This record gives sequence, C-alpha cells and structure tokens, in this order.
Amino acid sequence: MPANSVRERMEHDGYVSPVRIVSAADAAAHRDAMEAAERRLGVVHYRNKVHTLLASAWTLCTHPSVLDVVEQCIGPDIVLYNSTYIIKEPGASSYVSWHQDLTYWGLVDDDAQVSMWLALAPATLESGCMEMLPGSHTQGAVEHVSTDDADNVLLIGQTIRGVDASAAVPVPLAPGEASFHHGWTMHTSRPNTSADRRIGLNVQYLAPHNYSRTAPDQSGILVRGHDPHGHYAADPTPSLAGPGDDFSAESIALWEQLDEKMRIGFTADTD
Ligand SMILES: O=C(O)CCC(=O)C(=O)O
Repeated sequence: MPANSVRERMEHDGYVSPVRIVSAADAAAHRDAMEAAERRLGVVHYRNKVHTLLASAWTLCTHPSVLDVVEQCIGPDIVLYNSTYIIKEPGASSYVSWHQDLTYWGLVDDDAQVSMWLALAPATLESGCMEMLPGSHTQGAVEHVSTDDADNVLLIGQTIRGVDASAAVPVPLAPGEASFHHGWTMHTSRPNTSADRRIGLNVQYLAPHNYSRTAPDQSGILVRGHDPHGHYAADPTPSLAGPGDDFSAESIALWEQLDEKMRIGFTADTD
C-alpha cells in the first residue's frame, strides 16, 4: 500500500486494513509454530511480550512489510513494545467489548503509537473479527467503565457504553493479512461461531520519545531507526536457531516475569 494512502487512511478512519504481510502458506507455518509453543508452554493466549521468547512472533513483529506501515504511522524510529496472541476457540463465548486501547496507558504522545493485528487463521464476522468505528480516534479519550464478565477478553472488561454499533465496520482478514489501528479508535469483536480457531497476533509499537507516565520500568526493543531518548530498557530477543523454538528454562522464566510485569502495568491505576 502506498505510504500516502496509509497515512491518509489512518488519519481519516483511524485504521488501515487489510494489508498483506505474509503468504497464506507462511501464515500457516506461523500458526503451526504458535500451536507448538502452546504444547510446550501451555496457554499463550493474551500472554504479553511473546516476541521476546518465540522466534515466530519475533519474525512477524519485525517483518519489513509491517515496519514499513508502522513507519508511515509513527515515524522512522520504532520501539516494539508488546505482542500477544489473541485466540478465540470455535464456539466459545469470548468477545471483546467496545474500547479504546490507550485508556489506561498514560502516554505522553497518543499519536506516536500504533497497533497491528495479524491473522494466523481466518478472521471473519463469523469467527469474530474486529469491528471498528471509523473516525472515532478523533474524539480522543472516551469514558470507559470496568465490567466483570468472564467472557470479555479484556483484562478489566473496560467498556465504552452507548456506542452506535450500526456505524461499525467489520475488518475481516485472511491468514497473513493485518490491520493497523490508532490507539483511540473504538473497536470490538464478537464470539467465534465458526468451526476453526480465530488466532491473531496483536502488536504494539511506539516512537521512542513516547512513554507512559504511569507504567513502571518500561522495556521494549528498538526495531528500526534510532532511540536518543532511552525510555526503554532492552527486552530480550529469542534465539533464532530454527523455526522451532529452542528456548531454555531460563528464557521461559524471564518471559514469564515480563508477561506478569506488563499485566500489572495494564491493570494499575484503573480505579
Ligand atoms: O482480538 C480481538 O478480537 C480484539 C483485539 C483488540 O482489541 C486490539 O487489537 O486492540
């Protein structure tokens, strides 16, 4: 996609989709790698910073076609901040309530952040793809309430009430395609009523001048350009010895600490 059209669409709609990143065959291989990691590690759904441990996640998070789009959104200096697999099992009632990503982040520059969602299985309305409210990013922060529903994937069930869902636009993705969205774009997703798993790799990027006023000890990895600001301690990167991950017990333990630290950061100061 031409650079000016990424920028125009992001500015106008608050998201860009679909963007082809890898072939369907490569997406299937990355899905296999994720499912192999599940067999080794247990649940990986919604675990933070998977790119610090899993070679497949690292490869996708740092794919040049991804970073080219990210660069159009936030500039040439790019910190890879977080990545999670978001998985909805077939027939499960899990959903994502209407929300904006940046609600509790406390960033100093809300426009210097972008999220990517890369499909490793078909993301359709039936399987519970994301639905966006075009242009909603221009409203800035909107009030959320915390809800308590075990089916809501979000950590504290943060929800915007009263969204006009008739204006929502589904963002379906074929395996290997991605969407990119601004942190204030309102979005949601419904349960997976298809026969296959719905698997996405959700990744957050920041410009290095940007940081959270509220999250403690932030870490990330500079994946393009320069970082003269030094807000981010360097996260580990996976051993890239092969397509199958050969992580050690120590690297798993380190990843678990990073995952937990992010979880605490995302749920702190949310009263
Ligand atoms: O995976 C989903 O259905 C929702 C993901 C989401 O909310 C996000 O990428 O910000």
